[in-house]
Amino acid sequence: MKATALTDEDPVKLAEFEARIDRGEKIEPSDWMPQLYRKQLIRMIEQHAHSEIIGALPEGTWITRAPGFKRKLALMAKVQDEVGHAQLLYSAAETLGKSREDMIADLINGKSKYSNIFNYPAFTWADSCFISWLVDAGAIVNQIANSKGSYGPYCRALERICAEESFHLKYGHHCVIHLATGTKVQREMMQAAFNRWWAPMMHFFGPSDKISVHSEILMRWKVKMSSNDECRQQFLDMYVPKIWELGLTVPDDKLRKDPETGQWEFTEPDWEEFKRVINGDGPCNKERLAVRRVAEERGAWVRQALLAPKTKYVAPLA
Ligand code: BYC
Repeated sequence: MKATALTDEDPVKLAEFEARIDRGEKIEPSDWMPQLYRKQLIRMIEQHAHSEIIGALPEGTWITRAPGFKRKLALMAKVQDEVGHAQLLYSAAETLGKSREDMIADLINGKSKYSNIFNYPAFTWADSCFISWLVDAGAIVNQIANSKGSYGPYCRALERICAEESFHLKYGHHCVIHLATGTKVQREMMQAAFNRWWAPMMHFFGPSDKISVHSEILMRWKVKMSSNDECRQQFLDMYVPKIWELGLTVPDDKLRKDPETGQWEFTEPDWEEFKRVINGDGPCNKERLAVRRVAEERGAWVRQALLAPKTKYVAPLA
């Protein structure tokens, strides 16, 4: 799909569209919208959907090794929820004119991005606890803000996703508390997970506002309701005190809240590493896409059977 520049759009329609957004109205799939709005939404919702589906992988590998039946059940339900979120988001993106098949193809061939953080390995059970608590917490900060945005189908999907994520957050927090207040070995395992995941977590909210490419137009059109830096600050404000309360630390000596500005100060994240990871060169990118590729190939017969129920694939054997 070729997006026209804003100057190519009908100025009257563009002004009406922007006035609707300024009044806080929702834009629905059949409404007129600039090509760039459509293109940006497809990019962002599609990346979000891929993040949910790839995000199920690092935690998913811990289902069989979860400590105890209750944890196993809860984790299984959480992972299933994440895949369900991908379904909601693919449906929202489809309303804008890109087919699910094309989105999956672009994920598998490496054309579309997905969240940086899922390209890191979950070595231990504590890593999966970190994801359940804090990656979900970060996602909620971003998604609650954007659920008040301008595109109806995305907002409605986000509302439903946030409701489920709030259970994940409670589950993850409980898991982290358990380890942080457990034996010396458990506490060390949890701290090691924080040391590994903190840098990717800071990257998770996207590049700083100074270098963000899409924020300006997305905020003007109320697709993004908080900037990357605002989300990062909100996350630090809500969760750093909880982390410290548990006797855990994060690997950043500069992290502190300025009492005068109320803003958190921290070491500037390594944006070169971020760029490498989101462009395919992180520790697990190849493995993650290989797993999706195999799932796609192995699931082909299911899709074929659903689309053509009269073929021999679903004919009763007797
Ligand atoms: N990872 O101009 P910017 C979950 C890219 S899943 C990768 O600031 P934008 C969960 C960006 O795409 C929830 N790439 O971008 C699931 C752009 O590249 P392109 C995940 C990133 O869009 C399972 C370039 O950097 N949440 O929680 O204005 C288990 C410039 O950035 C990232 C979402 O997907 C990143 N972190 O803002 C557990 C939320 N950040 O496209 C948990 C939806 C930036 O020009 N997405 N890039 O090649 C968003 O809200 C926005 O897209 C972002 C970035 C805030 C992430």
